[in-house]
Amino acid sequence: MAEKKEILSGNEAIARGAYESGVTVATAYPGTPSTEILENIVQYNEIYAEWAPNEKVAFEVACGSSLAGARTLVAMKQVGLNVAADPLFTMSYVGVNGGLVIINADDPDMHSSQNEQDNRYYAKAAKIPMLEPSDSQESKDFVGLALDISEEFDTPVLLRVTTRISHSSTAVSLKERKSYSIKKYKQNVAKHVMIPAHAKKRHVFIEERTKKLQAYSEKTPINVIEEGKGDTGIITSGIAYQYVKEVFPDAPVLKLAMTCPMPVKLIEKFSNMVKNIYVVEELEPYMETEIKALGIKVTGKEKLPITGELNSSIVAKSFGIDGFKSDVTLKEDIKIPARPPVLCPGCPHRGFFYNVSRMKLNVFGDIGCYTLGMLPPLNGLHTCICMGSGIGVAHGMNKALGREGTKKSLAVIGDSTFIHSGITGLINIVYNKGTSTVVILDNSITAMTGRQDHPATGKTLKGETTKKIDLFSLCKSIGVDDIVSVDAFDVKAIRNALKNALDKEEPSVVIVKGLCTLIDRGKKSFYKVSPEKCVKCWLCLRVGCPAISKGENSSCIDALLCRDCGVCASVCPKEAIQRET
Ligand SMILES: Cc1ncc(C[n+]2csc(CCOP(=O)(O)OP(=O)(O)O)c2C)c(N)n1
Repeated sequence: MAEKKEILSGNEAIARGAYESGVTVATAYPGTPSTEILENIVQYNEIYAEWAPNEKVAFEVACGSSLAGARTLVAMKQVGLNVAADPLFTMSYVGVNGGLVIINADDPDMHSSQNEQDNRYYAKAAKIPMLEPSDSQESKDFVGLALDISEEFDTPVLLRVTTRISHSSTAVSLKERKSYSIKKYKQNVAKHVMIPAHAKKRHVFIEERTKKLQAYSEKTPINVIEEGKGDTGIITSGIAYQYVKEVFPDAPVLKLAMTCPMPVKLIEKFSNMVKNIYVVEELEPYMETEIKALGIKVTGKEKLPITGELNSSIVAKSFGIDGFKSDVTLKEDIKIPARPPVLCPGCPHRGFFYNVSRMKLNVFGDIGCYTLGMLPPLNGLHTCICMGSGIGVAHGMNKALGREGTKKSLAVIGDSTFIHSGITGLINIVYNKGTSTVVILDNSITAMTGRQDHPATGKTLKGETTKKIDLFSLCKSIGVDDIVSVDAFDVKAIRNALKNALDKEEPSVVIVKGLCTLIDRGKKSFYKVSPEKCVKCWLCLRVGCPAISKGENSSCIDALLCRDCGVCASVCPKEAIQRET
């Protein structure tokens, strides 16, 4: 039978890898660039797949499934692993029953992240093996390999991809699913209950395991010397391998795909074959530092940038390769106008931010589409650190400056983020007698990452109906007495709710409710400006809707873009904006 091949993105290939290699349970919390892994896994009926409320819970579910004996996959973006780091470090001690692969997607260049951390260090710090694919074929194959290594060495395995691997597509040969029966679960307190007495023994086990993994790393065919011409050799891994092959097609290359533990002897062998060595890797000098520690002289970050993504032109320029011309058109080669992100037309977050800018409030924010409320003309968000942080920041300001000093301050958070890591912050406010106001922008979806469901939407990853967490009752149950729910498109009601909440000497919550504009809200009509009524005060432009623009004699609304939300009409002092009936 002819081999079956498909063009798959790295994320699609990882999903396929999970299918082929007998994964039974897959779990994740969405986060670019890893989100599509679970969205693709869900098509395979053989795999049970779910969204967890956050990465820590996802990881713990994966721990349970692995200990039960099932092959298991858990996926997250790079900052997600910070959230899951607590179980990660101890699961390294516990080990596995069924194979456990952790897919970690780093985001060099921060296409959609708040920092550029290099998570390869997590593998080293947690003392678990790490694989780094350089295309979609390897992304698929390495899922199975990671599960094999996991079971052979009794360890979770980190499969580290980056945005360019996750979102680029290459040809992949497909195989049938291999079936793995679920291993038997046996109680084993010494291995599964990490009290210090047990953990001390397991730490010794881990050190032994690392030595065995080290020996494996020396022999595995995925760490390979590709012989070539000349006396300059290159050590590389992941996507950087592709750039190296483009810039130095004939050079000897040591391609590393298992980068924790590093294959020391293989590196020494390679260093004896060439005179000069370049290390080409994105972000931190992870491999470079390890290689230099072996006493081998290499050139890396002295030449290559430590920030952002690499590409073949950057690699060529860094090493002084004259006249290199990439086959790939790079974004810096095409002069396209910048298109900064904006809140969509009809976004339910707009009415809140319009009020914030009019009321001149300090807003301690969070991560989601609403982070875009910081942009002009709204300028309505003033801190953003990590998911859930806005609530803690508001409380910290409240305790530092007192009630008087924070009377015009509040925290804002989205519904998915509130479930992810906002609830505990709110409990803290109640417990420690804070007086902060928390605004939950409830658009009934995780919009930022592409509209995933979560525990307050009433739908599972598989699209099945499930119990829906009621945010109002939840806030009440943790001791917030002052809660109101307002319509996201009622600008006046939002203003009144904010004023009332900020006047209170107790914790308060305002839930601003309105479906995301990308969910079908049943657009029925659109708004139109009457030029004869428009006095050109341009107040409607201050709502920052992409559908409204400044015309010569009046503002104008693009009927195609208008999502029938009416926020512009409600800010117009002359009733010049009317709904088309
Ligand atoms: C720890 C962590 N996990 C995942 C993400 C990716 N991410 C960014 S915002 C967000 C949630 C946004 O949903 P919501 O809070 O409902 O706001 P919306 O975008 O719908 O306005 C996610 C999952 C992240 N930045 N950090």
